Amino acid sequence: MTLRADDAGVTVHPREFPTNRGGLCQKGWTAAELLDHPDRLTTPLVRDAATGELHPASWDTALDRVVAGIRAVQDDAGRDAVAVFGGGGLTNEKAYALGKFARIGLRTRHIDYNGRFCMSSAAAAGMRAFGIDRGLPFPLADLGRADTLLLVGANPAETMPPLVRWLTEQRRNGGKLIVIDPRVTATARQADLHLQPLPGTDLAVANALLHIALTEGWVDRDYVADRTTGFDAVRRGVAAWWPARAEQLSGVPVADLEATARALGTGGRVIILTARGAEQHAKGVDTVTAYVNLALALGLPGRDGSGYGCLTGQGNGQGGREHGQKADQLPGYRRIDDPVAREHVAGVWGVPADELPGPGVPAYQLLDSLGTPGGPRALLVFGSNPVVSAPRAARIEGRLRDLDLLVVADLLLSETAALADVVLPTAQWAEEDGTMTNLEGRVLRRRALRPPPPSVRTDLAIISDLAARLADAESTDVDPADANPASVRPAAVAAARFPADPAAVFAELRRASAGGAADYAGISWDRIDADDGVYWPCPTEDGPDTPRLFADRFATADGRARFHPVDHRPAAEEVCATYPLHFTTGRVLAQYQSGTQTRRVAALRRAAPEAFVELHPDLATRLGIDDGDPVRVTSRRGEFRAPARLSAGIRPDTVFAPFHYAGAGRANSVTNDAVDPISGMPEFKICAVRVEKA
Ligand SMILES: Nc1nc2c(c(=O)[nH]1)N[C@H]1C(S)=C(S)[C@@H](COP(=O)(O)OP(=O)(O)OC[C@H]3O[C@@H](n4cnc5c(=O)[nH]c(N)nc54)[C@H](O)[C@@H]3O)O[C@H]1N2
Ligand SMILES: Nc1nc2c(c(=O)[nH]1)N[C@H]1C(S)=C(S)[C@@H](COP(=O)(O)OP(=O)(O)OC[C@H]3O[C@@H](n4cnc5c(=O)[nH]c(N)nc54)[C@H](O)[C@@H]3O)O[C@H]1N2
Ligand SMILES: [Mo]
Repeated sequence: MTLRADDAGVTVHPREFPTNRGGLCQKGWTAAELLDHPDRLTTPLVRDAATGELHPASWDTALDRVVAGIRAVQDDAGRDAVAVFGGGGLTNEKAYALGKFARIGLRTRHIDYNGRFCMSSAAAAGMRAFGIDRGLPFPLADLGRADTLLLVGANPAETMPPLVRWLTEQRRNGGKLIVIDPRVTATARQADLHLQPLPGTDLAVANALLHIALTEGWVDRDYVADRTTGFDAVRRGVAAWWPARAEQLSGVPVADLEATARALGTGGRVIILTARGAEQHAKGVDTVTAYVNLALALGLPGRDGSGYGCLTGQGNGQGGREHGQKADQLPGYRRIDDPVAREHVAGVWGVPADELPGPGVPAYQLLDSLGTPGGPRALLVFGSNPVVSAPRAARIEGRLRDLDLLVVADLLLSETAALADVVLPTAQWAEEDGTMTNLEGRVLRRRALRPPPPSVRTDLAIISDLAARLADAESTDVDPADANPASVRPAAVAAARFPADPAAVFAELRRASAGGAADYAGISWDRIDADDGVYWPCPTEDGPDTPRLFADRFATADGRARFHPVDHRPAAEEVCATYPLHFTTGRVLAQYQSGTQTRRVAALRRAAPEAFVELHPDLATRLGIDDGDPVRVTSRRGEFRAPARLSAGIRPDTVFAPFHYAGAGRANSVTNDAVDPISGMPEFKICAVRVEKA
């Protein structure tokens, strides 16, 4: 998109760009409305101990309170008693600065981010199969050329409208679209074939598809022999997944499984994509792995116009997972427990490697430990609203209330910010420069169009200010008057180490990422402008970038992709007499995430004003519920209420609700906090509930 500042303020105009071809979704069109929204935070807020209320305060007062709180907690309980929670909407520069601030500003191991709720299962599966995690290892435009495109648990018609034109183009070219979703979504309606499985059975479906491909002789034996390892164990495992068994479990007819396998196995250019429907499960990594196994057996990854990919979610969902806001990660997609990586990054940061903390814990585990014995007692949040978006949200809300210090940087008073001791107002997208990396691994510019309002600071400025004040607070034993006048104050050193200028941060990020998997060393802002974005890895300024991965080798030590045998297992919580229905969650077109922003835009509020519970008319009749009736959805963890929306497009054994709403309509009051053992991804997409008329 392009932004224009004119007399009327900032307006959003779509721009012809290779990724979206000038298309923009409704939330993009309306985003400028928040820049001057009356709810926008324009001054820091500090909670008054006497009244318990948030009051406007100066930046000095607010930052002093934050620093004093951090010092008190760390003096008493150690450095790890302070934690940081980031977001996949932050620019690369901010994600990088936040990770660095946690490790060498606060010197805590506890940092993680909302991408753990979003990208982590596909990322882990990609890492273990391909040795690298880039959402799409090929340009998005390849979708338009695919003969067969399989979408597993993805609803891009509502969640990624600019992508829909590639689907349209694909079908115009005679391609076949197959969608796997328990609901007839706007995307499924466009499909040639829609498989409607029970939530949580995608793994079994994938194993059955591979079973059929083996039986029919569609497996690419040369590719398997030349480019992969580990197929035998997978072959033995899927032998037990004959189609009738998968039908019994998932409800997908054998004929549809066979038609799908045929389209994939004989299709020419074939692309398999997963999204949150398949991934947000306590077996999300294994489920994605099952689709990767299928793709590898058919010889797709690295073949022109074919492959496996994951539809990355948030604005900077890809870049946000590369630069160190993940608990186990250093910039450039390096591992924090890798001694070579530690040396390199510590060198760029100017600290000894042994001063870097070790890995922390994944997001849900971190949130669930807040304020508990041995857990962090202070939390700094940048770019997330876990009171609405975390699973089992009432419990997490309680944990946040138990903290000694909660600091939230946001542009609006989100439900999480409303619980904070200190709220710091931040700039919005149109008010700061930076870069984002899209689902293709393509690094893009985001340009400042106007300065932030006078008493609003950018996240980078906040991090810089906090680092300087913390450094000063640490050296209080030295009276500045006694210090050698020629020596530099610790605050100045810290401020220089944490520049607020995004260009300076990006220059450092390039050096820190050099030699890592996500290598940005050769990417300059000028080159991004000149080339309409640059695909990582891009190690040198005059060398090529990498629109396509895997053409010759995978990013593993021996260059081969790895098969991993995976088997179906039940959801963490199964239905029973008390909670007889499957509950799943997701998104609607007009709302974004926890809704902090979109619930405040008039046109979006009109389009999707409140939560709803989608259920099949037959189920509704059985429960005595009419369309529009208020219903209560109850699980072992809590309940929420919303009007019923009857739809013949959902399985009669499954109910659905969007998670964008707070208060009584908060779907996450009932979701399960079981997590994937490898990725830490919560099971947002299935739990057991009871539904009644309220
Ligand atoms: N309008 C809008 N767009 C968004 C966002 C938003 O909040 N609003 N958020 C962005 C972000 S961060 C993300 S991560 C993406 C997410 O993008 P998507 O993954 O497309 O979104 P979801 O609606 O979470 O899930 C997709 C589908 O999974 C289905 N599903 C549920 N359970 C299962 C299951 O067990 N198996 C299968 N196969 N399908 C299942 C749901 O019915 C739903 O239609 O969207 C991005 N775009
Ligand atoms: N039941 C259920 N729950 C889910 C999901 C689901 O499918 N079902 N999906 C999960 C997924 S995929 C995701 S990504 C999460 C998302 O959920 P959250 O992590 O809560 O993400 P957002 O709602 O985008 O929250 C972003 C917050 O940061 C603020 N913000 C925006 N930009 C900036 C910035 O630049 N700086 C700062 N400091 N603040 C900013 C916004 O105003 C908002 O309050 O929800 C997860 N929760
Ligand atoms: Mo997400």
